[in-house]
Amino acid sequence: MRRSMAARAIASISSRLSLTERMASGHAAGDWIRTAKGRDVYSGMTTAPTSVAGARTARVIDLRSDTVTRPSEEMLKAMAQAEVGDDVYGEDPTVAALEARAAETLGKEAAVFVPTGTQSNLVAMLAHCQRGDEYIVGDCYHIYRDEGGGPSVLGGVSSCPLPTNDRGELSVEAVAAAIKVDDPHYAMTRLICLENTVHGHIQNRITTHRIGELARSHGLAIHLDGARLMNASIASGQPVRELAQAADTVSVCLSKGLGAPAGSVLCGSAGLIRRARRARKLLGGAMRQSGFLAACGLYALEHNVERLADDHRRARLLAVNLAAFERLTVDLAATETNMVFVTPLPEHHGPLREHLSGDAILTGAQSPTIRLVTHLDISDDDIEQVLDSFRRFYRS
Ligand code: TLP
Repeated sequence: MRRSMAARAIASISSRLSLTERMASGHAAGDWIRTAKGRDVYSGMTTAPTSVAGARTARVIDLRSDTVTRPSEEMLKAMAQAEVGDDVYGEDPTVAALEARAAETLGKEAAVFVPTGTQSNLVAMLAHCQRGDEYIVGDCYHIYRDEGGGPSVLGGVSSCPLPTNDRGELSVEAVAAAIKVDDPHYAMTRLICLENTVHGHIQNRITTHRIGELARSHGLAIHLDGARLMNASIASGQPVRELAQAADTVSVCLSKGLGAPAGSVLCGSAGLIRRARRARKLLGGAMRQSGFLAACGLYALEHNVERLADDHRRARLLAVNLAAFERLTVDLAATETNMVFVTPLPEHHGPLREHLSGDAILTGAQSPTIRLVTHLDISDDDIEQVLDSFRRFYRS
């Protein structure tokens, strides 16, 4: 019975959207956000632009984000074979296995499986902070800019956003100066939120370590949004548990470069994860037979981490080749992992995206700088096709 339901779920997940269906979708509403380098980036990157209509090639090359991947046949098989139970009763062995594996990988005592990266960050905030507390955060970090102000809205936790450098890093001195003294006028500084990678940038390990020391000396905690921490680890050669060492809690997304259809894991001490689990229930994120999703996460941790190096190589290939175009500015230094940032001349921005869409190549609607993201559904051939499309645009 369980298996046949899984098979049906899998059939529906694996059914690929046809190009016609994609063409029918319109722009999503979204926000313009300012990135670490002061670029304006559109965060509503959920649907394909209407101008895919008239596409000249059959397959869509989706560079909007690494969130767009579909589970592979092997991942779907792992899902179909998953042993499941009711996770709210703590009876799902696959969820338990994923949580144990994630905790071990990140070098933490415990972990909790949650549906999204946003919820992972939010349950961490609620585990660390009480109403009236405050967290220090980079002003371009996802948790502050792109999560609906969740900690304030739902936790009564205020934010103290600080500017970052052009690699998305906070300065230790600025963080130190932002920690408030215990005075009834002020919110209580409780937490420092870090992110890695930030818009594709690997964060400096020494800075992170120093912020960790600073936090400890003031009795503060650190939460790390490591949505793409595996990318940072693979690109830098630093073990992921070392990258997570300074953090009391770390969130890792399974549904970005790792290719699972959904899910994140929050790792930390047993006590903090117990509190996060309570917050997850409160937010409606405790799921039942979520072992089917956890199986994808386990598969992703097993098979899709080392291969991130391919995404990084392809991003580099794309960046270096695009940098040769005279009328396109490419921030080569920004491509440390799987993201490429290109700025066309203002008058080319719309026509370029439209031309790419005509070739079934999707880019985010960011302006003036466009983000191109490589992931496991992008091949070497795709990169060649993208370059060819750019060439045809700039030749005409
Ligand atoms: N980021 C998405 C968009 O929301 C911008 C993307 O396409 O990059 N932390 C970081 C650093 C993220 O980039 C994201 C998603 C999240 C958390 C939230 O993850 P989800 O979408 O699973 O809630």
